[in-house]
Amino acid sequence: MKKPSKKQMLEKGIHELYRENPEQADKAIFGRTTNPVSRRGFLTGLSTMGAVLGAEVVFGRFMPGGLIPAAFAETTEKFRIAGKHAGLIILNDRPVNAEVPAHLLNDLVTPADKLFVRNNGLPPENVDVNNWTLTIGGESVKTSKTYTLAELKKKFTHHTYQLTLECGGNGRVEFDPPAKGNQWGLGAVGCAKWTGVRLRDVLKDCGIKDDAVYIGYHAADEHLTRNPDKEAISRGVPMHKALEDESLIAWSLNDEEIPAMNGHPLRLVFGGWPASTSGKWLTGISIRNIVHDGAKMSAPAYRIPCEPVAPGTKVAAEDMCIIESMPIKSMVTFPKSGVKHALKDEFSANGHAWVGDKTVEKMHVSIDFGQTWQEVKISKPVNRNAWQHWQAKVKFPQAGYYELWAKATDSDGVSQPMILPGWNPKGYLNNACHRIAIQVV
Ligand SMILES: Nc1nc2c(c(=O)[nH]1)N[C@H]1C(S)=C(S)[C@@H](COP(=O)(O)O)O[C@H]1N2
Ligand SMILES: [Mo]
Repeated sequence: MKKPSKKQMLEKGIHELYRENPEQADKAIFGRTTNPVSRRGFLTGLSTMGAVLGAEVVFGRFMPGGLIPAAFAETTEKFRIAGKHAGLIILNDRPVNAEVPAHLLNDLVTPADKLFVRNNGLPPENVDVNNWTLTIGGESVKTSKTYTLAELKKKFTHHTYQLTLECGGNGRVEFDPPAKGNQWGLGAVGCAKWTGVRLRDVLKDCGIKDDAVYIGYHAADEHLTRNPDKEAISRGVPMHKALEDESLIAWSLNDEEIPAMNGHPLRLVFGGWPASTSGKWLTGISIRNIVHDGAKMSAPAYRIPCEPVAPGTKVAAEDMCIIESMPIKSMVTFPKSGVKHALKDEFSANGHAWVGDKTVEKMHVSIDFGQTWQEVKISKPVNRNAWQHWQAKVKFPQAGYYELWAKATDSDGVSQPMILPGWNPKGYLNNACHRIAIQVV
């Protein structure tokens, strides 16, 4: 087998690396060969590992070369991200990516420990909140300014909104032919309460030139290769989205500090748009006179074919369009799939529904594989770009195996497809109906 390059190794997960070549993996991750220990690289590796495990690796210096930490080696489920619920499903450890099983997303407001994690690079360590700054620049800013966190909090009015964040790749696992990338199931979505200042207020304080078309963010996380000239990700939104009331520069999630993995101490939040636009560990914003051209802005990243294509089609870069407002979607968060239910009892189910910049108008459920649909109650959103909640009461005709299917319809009358929607090369925007299994006895 050909030895992977250091760069290739750094861009893979720990399991894959150790499977392929444990010695090389050890070198890449811990910066050491078996002996002697390369002190500096080794210690950086260990502190990263500690942050991910949620505990210091106390006797780390004695750990033999070529060994994968048992917390990772046994089963990915056992490794736990600091501050996150033990039930999260870890999809990758480098970068850290974790989703939330549907039944753990039942809260109306997603708690911090149940908000998914999607990292493209290596999060900053030893964040110094007191010296954290945000610089507004770019071709289309009138006066470039730098604010400390304290200045942001003092100078601008605070706003709080509940905002739905969903990764553009949520649901990717179902696409066929499969798409590369994190194989997200359903749980790369959440709707927490965010507090901060309006992006608009800060941009206006600097002045926006007439030729402004886009904003792009810059952040403190490092590229997987640790190459300082490369950004892990630097995306953005067009001016009209940047200037909306609900577009925030936030420092707080559910009235607490933002968890380390979700962007502490400062991040952008654009509800209803691919969460990749919501830059974490925010240090800069460029007001651009072109569509922002930062890392992961160009095709195929976060783009879909401008016109639908047959599954498996190769699509040229110029025929790929940037994903903006997210499509209509819903999920069943109670009960958990596989539930046993007594025929004589009333069956209750509930969940959430959401749709980018629109609202959810109607919600339906089916227990006969979509032959008939029953309309159920759906709440109004607490604010724009917040998910809504539905509740269903269902009667089953007899004992047996059933599936509950849930389908939302938006304010334009668009509803979710029952099976996979348009195939696209990177597996984005799967908004097929969610279904759970029920055994009625
Ligand atoms: N700086 C930075 N911001 C980022 C990312 C990242 O890797 N680095 N990932 C993006 C992507 S692809 C998603 S889906 C969301 C995930 O936000 P969360 O991890 O807080 O759930 O953050 C976005 N913002
Ligand atoms: Mo994402």
